[in-house]
Amino acid sequence: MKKRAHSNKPNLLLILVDDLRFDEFGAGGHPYMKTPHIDRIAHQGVMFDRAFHTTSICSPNRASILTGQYASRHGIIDNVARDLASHRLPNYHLELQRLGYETAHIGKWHMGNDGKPRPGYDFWVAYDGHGSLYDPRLNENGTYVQHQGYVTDIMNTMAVDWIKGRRKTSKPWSLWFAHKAVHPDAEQAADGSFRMDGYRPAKRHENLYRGCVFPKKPNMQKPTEFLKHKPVWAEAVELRKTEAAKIMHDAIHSGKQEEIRLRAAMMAAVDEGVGMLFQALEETGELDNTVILFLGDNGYYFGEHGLGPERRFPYEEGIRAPLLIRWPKSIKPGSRVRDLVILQDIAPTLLEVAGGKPGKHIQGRSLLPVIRGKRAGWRKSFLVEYWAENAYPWLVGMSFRAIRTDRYKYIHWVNRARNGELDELYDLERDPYEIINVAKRPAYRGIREKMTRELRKLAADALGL
Ligand SMILES: [Ca+2]
Repeated sequence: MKKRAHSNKPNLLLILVDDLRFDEFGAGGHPYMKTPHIDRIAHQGVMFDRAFHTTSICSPNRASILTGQYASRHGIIDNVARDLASHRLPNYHLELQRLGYETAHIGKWHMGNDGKPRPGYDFWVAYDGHGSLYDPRLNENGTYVQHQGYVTDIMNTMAVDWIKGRRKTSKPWSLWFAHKAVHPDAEQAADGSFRMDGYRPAKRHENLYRGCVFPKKPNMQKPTEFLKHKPVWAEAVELRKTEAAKIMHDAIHSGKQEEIRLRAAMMAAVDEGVGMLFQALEETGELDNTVILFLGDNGYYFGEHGLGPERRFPYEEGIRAPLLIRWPKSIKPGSRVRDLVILQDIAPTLLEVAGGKPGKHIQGRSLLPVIRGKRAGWRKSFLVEYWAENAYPWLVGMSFRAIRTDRYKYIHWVNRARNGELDELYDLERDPYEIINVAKRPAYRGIREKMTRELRKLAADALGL
């Protein structure tokens, strides 16, 4: 295969799976899901054990990954249709174009319900809002085209075709490849309110994993148990008893083994696509000259702390992110990084790899030092922020700011109690499942005060003044 004539810059392939939990792939520890191609990225690259979302819902976090900024700064604070704002993000692809890259977006955009091309991309395929799992209507470089078939398969083929088409160009390229899986079919109105349909795997995978069991974890508790330590949830637990809430939960088999199984079955087509991408990169001779990233956009609950699709809350299942990077030129196969990483770190990492210098507006930090084992001066804490929105009526008012360090997590419920009496503090070393709230224990008073001070500082810094 002929080498590119005048560029040694690596290609950048980012694969984003909607709503994927940190443990929802084989190498991530899923008890029965088989994802050999995704696992290959982990085995031949680096797996981040402690990567996190700082606002764990679709639109804000996608904007954070693309800008390297906190939601406080980029302003996409919820899933309300902020279409215009999402046309004007300081997206790292704009900078990649200036650095000589050919750029593409293929798949879910979901910042607003407008699927039209955004600035920063030479090639664009997306859909309005959440799109559909079958027979999607795609916006292809500004024109809507009706397709037949399963969305993951259609997207896999489009991504492979685009990569193969780059043989003709001497430019390095960047592809943001965002799946609709494992999100169920759903509709989100412009005001952010939400209607849920169901999970739909590819027809050939519908019966995959029948009878498989995801083991019960200690923090999959009933309200009578978790409310003792998380009293802030009392009102939400009552409001969730409505018929409308039940219809939404039933549509996705929330909290049942069937939900976990259907998501695993949907991942089979995603994994096949990763295999197709590996093959395309091998065929074009670009595999080892391509940085491959694999990640999700928010966490999810399988019944932990009584939660299900309420992915925005800051317990570990909500904020931990799957994050893998394969780049043989700079990353030792099978590496593990345990430092605290946030998804805002991706934009500056990729800009540095591309030969650029991340601008001052970027709040994340390049991951290259920690990948190389240089841990001095790395962050010791990070902020998690959430603004209550309309998606789930029983959660309205549940805004919070939280801070996580190596050992502790402190959650401040902004509007639920004037003096922080409903706040939560977890000692993750002694209580990794976040069952025992120690916020009011005298032995932890000093820790709580320290975490409160640090949280104030991080929240102010996130504004980026
Ligand atoms: Ca999502």
